[in-house]
Amino acid sequence: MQARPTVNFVVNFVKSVSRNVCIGSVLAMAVSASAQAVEWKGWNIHKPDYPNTVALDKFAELLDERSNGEITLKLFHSGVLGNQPDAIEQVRIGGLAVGNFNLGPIGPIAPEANVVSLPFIFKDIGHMHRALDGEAGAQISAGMAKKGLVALAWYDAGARSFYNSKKPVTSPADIEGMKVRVMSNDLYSGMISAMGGNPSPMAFAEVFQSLKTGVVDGAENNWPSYESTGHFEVAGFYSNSQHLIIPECVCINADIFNELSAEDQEMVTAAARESADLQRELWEQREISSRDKVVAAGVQFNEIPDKSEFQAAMQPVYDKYLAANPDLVPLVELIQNTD
Ligand code: GTR
Repeated sequence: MQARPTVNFVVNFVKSVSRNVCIGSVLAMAVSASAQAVEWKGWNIHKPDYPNTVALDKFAELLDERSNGEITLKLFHSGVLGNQPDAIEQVRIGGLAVGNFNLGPIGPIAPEANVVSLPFIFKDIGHMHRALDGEAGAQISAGMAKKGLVALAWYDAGARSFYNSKKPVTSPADIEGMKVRVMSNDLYSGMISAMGGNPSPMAFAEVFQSLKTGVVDGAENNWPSYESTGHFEVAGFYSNSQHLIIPECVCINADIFNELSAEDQEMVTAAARESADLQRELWEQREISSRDKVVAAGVQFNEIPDKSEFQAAMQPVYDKYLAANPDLVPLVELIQNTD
């Protein structure tokens, strides 16, 4: 019965302090001790087996492990928390902590990030990586941070090409008169208009039904998204225009990030970058398997070996953009001049 006095002492102590204002500070200590553990909410548009999803799950696992459970990331996949432009806004204001975002819909918010949405600005994936890993990437990150989004790491999203339910696209003239879904960004609408098409900005989740019912004739995306969404079932012509190579970020709310200790900032960034290594590896495999899957399902695929006609058609998009954003001309040139 050795324990009794101690128990009684604790009970009496709690009874006495509960009648006393001191209880406030006792409880505060307890709460602040556990309040150090945080749970972040994260947004992701993709389905469970998509490379980004698997990599984000890895990010969450690393955070939990390396913070000894003090930082956990509860991820909401498959776009269940809403569309991408809204989610970007939520991460900016701190309603959500983390998101895997395509830089396309970030462009209208952070002008520096919009340069990656200029059609054909990157020659290929390697060029995009070199630009992002250098000074251009630093300027883009700084522009995003000013708008409340810290880019912890970059994910790949391959190259986007046109697909539709009507016919193979081999030249810009084939887009004439077509209704084409684009992500919400004036540059993409300008791109379709420059070829005589009718742009239709629309949330990712609405595209399948719109293609199926003929609300739009086509859209544009990479192989994995074309496949994972089932768009290939309702828009069976995929034409390898590769007009956009848009990177994606693992982004965190700037205030949340800035309030972390320097040590935690480093740990969180390293975990995001490790997840990016995994994402890029899985991405490479998925581009091939998605392509194989849709081609086996009967998709009619055509290469566009000479893209110069498409590139020339984009001149008005560049002219308009650079005239409206003269301060971004050096960044555009920096990317174009990156080897
Ligand atoms: C995907 C991208 C998504 C989303 C989507 C779209 O390739 O990973 O974040 O931007 O395209 O077209 O809306």
